Amino acid sequence: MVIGLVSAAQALGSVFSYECDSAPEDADWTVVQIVCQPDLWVDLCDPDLSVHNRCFFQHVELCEGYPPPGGQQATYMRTLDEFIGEDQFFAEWAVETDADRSEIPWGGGAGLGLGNNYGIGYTFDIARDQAKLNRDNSLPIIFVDLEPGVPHTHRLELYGADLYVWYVDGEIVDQGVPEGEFPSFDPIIIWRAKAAWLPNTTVWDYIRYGTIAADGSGDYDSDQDVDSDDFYFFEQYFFGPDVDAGPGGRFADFDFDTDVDCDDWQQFLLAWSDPPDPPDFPQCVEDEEPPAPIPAVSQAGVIVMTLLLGTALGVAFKQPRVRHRRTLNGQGKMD
Ligand SMILES: [Ca+2]
Ligand SMILES: [Ca+2]
Ligand SMILES: [Ca+2]
Ligand SMILES: [Ca+2]
Repeated sequence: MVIGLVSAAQALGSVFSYECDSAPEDADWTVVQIVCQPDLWVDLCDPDLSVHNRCFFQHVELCEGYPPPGGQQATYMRTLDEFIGEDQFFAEWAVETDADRSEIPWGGGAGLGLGNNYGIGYTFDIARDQAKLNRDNSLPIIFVDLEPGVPHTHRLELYGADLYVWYVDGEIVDQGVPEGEFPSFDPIIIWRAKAAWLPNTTVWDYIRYGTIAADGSGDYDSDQDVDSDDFYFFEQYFFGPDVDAGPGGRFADFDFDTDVDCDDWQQFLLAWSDPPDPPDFPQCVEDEEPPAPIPAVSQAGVIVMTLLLGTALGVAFKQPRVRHRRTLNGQGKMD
């Protein structure tokens, strides 16, 4: 399922989210190039996890009859036209690949780029243990080491002509002054997996982009409401007390203490604008009890029962859900 949170026709203030639970061409991506029939499929990201999260897999090898470095690849794109002029823009993607870093100079491994034909671009090449950012061949190329064997979350934030920031697993790894505003002038986002010399498999968990949500707003997709679409992301960034939820989770951190916890859930409930009711969120059920009204005699027994039940549920659900927090080099890893 694609979460097309708002229609593509809507202008600023929206997010496009591909959760990788269907093939890209079924999720509004344009197929740019499929070379030599690579294996492409959707499956559980990690069968060992209880979380039913799906990923898009790309397994690529060398092409029979074609000399390297021109192996299999599958490439997809979308226009970013609806975000032209957006001066608080982000793209975030979670991906794991086993590609050797020797593939990177040849365009192999996982790749994702944002750019236009007027010289502004952000091209990321990603291997098992290294990622590279090339903004322009005349500028320094940035390399970052990655912990192999786990997915990593990359996030690019663009603030007009003033600032770009590249995060890996919530930590800033590069930032500076852009060559110009982006998205601008026929902007696109494009991504792929490719085998230049060696076979490799890339696993995409999601690719999201759009307007950066206002901090503490609860409104992930910046469409001026707080509804089930926003809840989907609130839940993803809920890591509990004293865990920095990272730049993508700032929208859900109502009390600005970097975490997304049950205090923030209370504020999310107050911000909820989609009738009739917000979804259940068992992690915070203890905190959800409304102030007790003064009971009429005939209702007292019912209310006592409700409170007891609430307490029991609170105990039963108090354990936070198991989550894998993706971290750079595994530091601060939390299961
Ligand atoms: Ca996914
Ligand atoms: Ca919203
Ligand atoms: Ca807190
Ligand atoms: Ca917080």
